[in-house]
Amino acid sequence: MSESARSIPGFCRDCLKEQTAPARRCLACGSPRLLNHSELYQLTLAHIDCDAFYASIEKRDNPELADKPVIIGGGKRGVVSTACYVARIRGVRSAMPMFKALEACPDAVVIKPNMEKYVSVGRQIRAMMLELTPLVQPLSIDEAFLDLSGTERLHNDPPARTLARFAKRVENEIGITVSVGLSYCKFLAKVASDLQKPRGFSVIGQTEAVDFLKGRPVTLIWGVGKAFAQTLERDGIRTIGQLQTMEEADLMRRYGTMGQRLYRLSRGLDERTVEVDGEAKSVSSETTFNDDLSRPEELVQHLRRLSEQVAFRLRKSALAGQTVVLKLKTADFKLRTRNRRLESPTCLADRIFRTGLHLLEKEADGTKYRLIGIGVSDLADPALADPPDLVDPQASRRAAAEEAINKLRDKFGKATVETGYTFGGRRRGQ
Ligand code: TTP
Ligand code: MG
Ligand code: MG
Repeated sequence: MSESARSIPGFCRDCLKEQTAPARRCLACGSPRLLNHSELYQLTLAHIDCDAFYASIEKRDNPELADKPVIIGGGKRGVVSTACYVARIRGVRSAMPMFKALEACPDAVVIKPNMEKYVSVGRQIRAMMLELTPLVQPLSIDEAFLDLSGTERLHNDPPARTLARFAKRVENEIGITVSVGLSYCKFLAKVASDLQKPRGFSVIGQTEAVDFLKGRPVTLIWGVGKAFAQTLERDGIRTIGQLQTMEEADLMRRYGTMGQRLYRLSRGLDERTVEVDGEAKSVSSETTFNDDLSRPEELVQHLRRLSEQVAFRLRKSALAGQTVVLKLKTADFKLRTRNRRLESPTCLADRIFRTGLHLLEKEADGTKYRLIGIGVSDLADPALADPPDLVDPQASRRAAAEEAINKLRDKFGKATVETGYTFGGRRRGQ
C-alpha cells in the first residue's frame, strides 16, 4: 500500500470511527460499511433520497412484510408507484402497469398508497434535514439537496460525517433508510445518491468527476430523456465521454441551450446553487392587454395560456396549490379578485383553467378589463395533488394527457407542445 493511500480520510458509517487506511472492515466494530475518499472532508453539497420510499414506510408499519416483495400502487391508473428492493430484484419497477408487475412477481403483496402518511413522513425527514442546514432544497416528497458548507463548526464535524449521522438518525427515529450522495455540485451529488442504493453513501470528488462521467450514458445528464437521447444517438453520441471531446460552439449550434448544458455537465461543471424555497405563498401569472378587453372568448384565451404558465411553474418548483385565484383589473384600475378552494391541491393547467373559467363567467359581464391573472395559493405537496377523479372519468384522461405533454416539455422545453387553445390563440394573434 502506498503512503498516500494510507492517509485517505475516512470513517465507518456504522460506528463513525475514523479509518484513515482503507480496509475491508472497521477496526472498531467490524462493519464493512467504510467510507474513504481523498476529498471526503472538503465536499459540502449533498443529495439525499429515501430508499423505496412508500414501500419502506409500509414495511416499517407492518414487520410481517419485512422480507416479502411489496408493491405500492394500483388504484385507478393501475400502475406501480414503487416497489421494495425485494420486488425490484424480480423486475418490478415504478410506473410499470400492475398486471406486468404481477406477472414478474406473482407473490407480491400489493398495497394501495396512503399519501397522507407518506407526506407526513416526508415532512419529518425534511425537518431533520433543516437541523443540519437551512439550505435544504426539496425536489420531491422523498429527496432534497443540502448545502452543508459552513456547518462544520455548528456540528463539530465535517459534512460527510454529519450526513452519515443523519442517515443513522433517520433509520433509528423514522425507521426507513436513505441514500446519500456527496459531491461539489448538484448534478454529481444527485448522481452519487443513486449509485449504491439502498443505504448508500457515495462520494464523487472534483478530481475524478471527468473520468467518472466518461463512460456513462448521456441519459445520466439532467434533461436528457429518452427522446433527446435518441436525437443524440442519431448523431452518433452515446456516452458522456464523447461530449467531453466536443466544442461548446459545436454543441450549441446543434442543440441550442441544451448543447451548452451538455458541454458543461459532461465536464462536471455545474454552478447551480441550492435554492431554498422562498416564502412562496402563491404561484401566479398575469398579463396586461394592449387594448382593454371585454369579450369572454378573448379573456378565456388569455386565461388558458396563463393557466398553462402557472402549471408549468408549479411543476418546476415541485409545488401544487389548493385555491385558485382569478385576478382582473378593470379599465379604470379597479382590482377584482375571486377565488375558489378545490377539494384537493392541483398542479394541472386543466384544473386551474376550468376553475378560473368558472370564476370568470360571472365577471365577464361586458366590463372592460385591462389585466387578467390566474394563480394558485394554499401551496401544498404535489404528491397530494390531483388524485384520480372518481366522479369524472374525463378528468383522469385530461390529467393523463397533460402529464404526457409535461413530459415532452421537460424534454424539449416549454414551447414544444402547444395545446389547442394557445396554439389557436397565437395564430390568430400573429
Ligand atoms: P423515488 O425516490 O424515485 O423512488 P423510491 O424512493 O421508491 O426508490 P429509490 O429512490 O430507492 O430508487 O420516488 C419516491 C416515491 O415517489 C416513491 O416511493 C413512490 C413515488 N413515485 C411514484 O408514485 N411514481 C413513480 O413513477 C416514481 C418514480 C415514484
Ligand atoms: Mg427514493
Ligand atoms: Mg426520490
